[in-house]
Amino acid sequence: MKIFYSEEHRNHYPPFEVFDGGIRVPYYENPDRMDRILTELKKTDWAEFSAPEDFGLDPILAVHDRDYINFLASCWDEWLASDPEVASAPEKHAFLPATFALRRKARPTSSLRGRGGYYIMDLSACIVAGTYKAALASANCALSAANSSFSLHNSSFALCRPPGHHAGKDYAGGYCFINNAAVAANWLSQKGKTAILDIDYHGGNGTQDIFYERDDVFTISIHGDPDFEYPHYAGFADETGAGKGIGFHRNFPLPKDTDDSGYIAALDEALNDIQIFAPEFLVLSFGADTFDGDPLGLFHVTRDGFQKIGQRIAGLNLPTAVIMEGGYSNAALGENTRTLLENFK
Ligand code: OKP
Ligand code: ZN
Repeated sequence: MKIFYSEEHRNHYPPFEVFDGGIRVPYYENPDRMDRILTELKKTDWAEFSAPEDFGLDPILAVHDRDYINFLASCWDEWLASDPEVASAPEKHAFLPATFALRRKARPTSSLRGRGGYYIMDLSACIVAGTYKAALASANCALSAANSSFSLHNSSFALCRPPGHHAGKDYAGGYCFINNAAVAANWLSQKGKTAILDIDYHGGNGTQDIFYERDDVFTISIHGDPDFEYPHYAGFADETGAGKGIGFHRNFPLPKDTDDSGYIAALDEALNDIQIFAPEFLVLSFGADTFDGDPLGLFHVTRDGFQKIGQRIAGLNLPTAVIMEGGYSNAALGENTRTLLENFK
């Protein structure tokens, strides 16, 4: 299986994120996640690693607003220039706004803080010196996987970091800056009917928003119920699309403590919907944070569960671009990812 991976992510490693209550914790979405996956995949005889191709900004701007991408591109340099304390020890700092725009009548203002609070939705999408280039490389991994799945008509894996599914057309959030899966699916949708299945533990709000009014890309997310879980404001069962996109989005909010059997029951329903839509390509947003004991999740999916989940999705027999999203139980992340992927090789 072709696997697209770039080392560029290492320069995106914010020194902290902020949890509820204002507590600073080490950044959960860390480079070690990639090392765990790489180590495990390199042991196999089927993983074929390639560097991503550079697709340029056009396929990214087909999904994201230009002003938002410009914000990502210049944010760190502006932050560095704005504060001598940041400049004196940049490695201890990250850009994070402390004021957030409710999008009711808000507009991005010219100050960095005003743009920050407009374009960032929470305290986990920290921007540092390497963030923008890492996000571009991550999107290029997803595009390379899409391109490979299209031209070879088989499945591929984009080992993306930073992840993407919380990023909307003009906002970052939940460790996500550019929506890799959305960029890949939008690119694929020009080649044939495309569906996105999001099996990260957290609802794919960014992906949902981006395709909400479209009928040519069917999006489905299975996740912890936003009634108790991040991203809190989207991912409810009654959100099914708008305009001509009505009926082309589906959410499966699941309760705390969902185990393999509860998860697979929802997955089977989702797969049935995908079969009815009958896409030519599938983009799979894969997060391993449904795993039992994940520090950011409350499900109990086991390694055997990931095998069954992968088997069922691969059973659709569609060229699938698997896009890495979350998963924070680093010690198990490599095995869980390999276990899921083995079904697609
Ligand atoms: C990203 B992905 C914790 C706050 C939540 C953000 C979680 C982002 C998950 N109290 N932090 O979907 O794996
Ligand atoms: Zn997640």
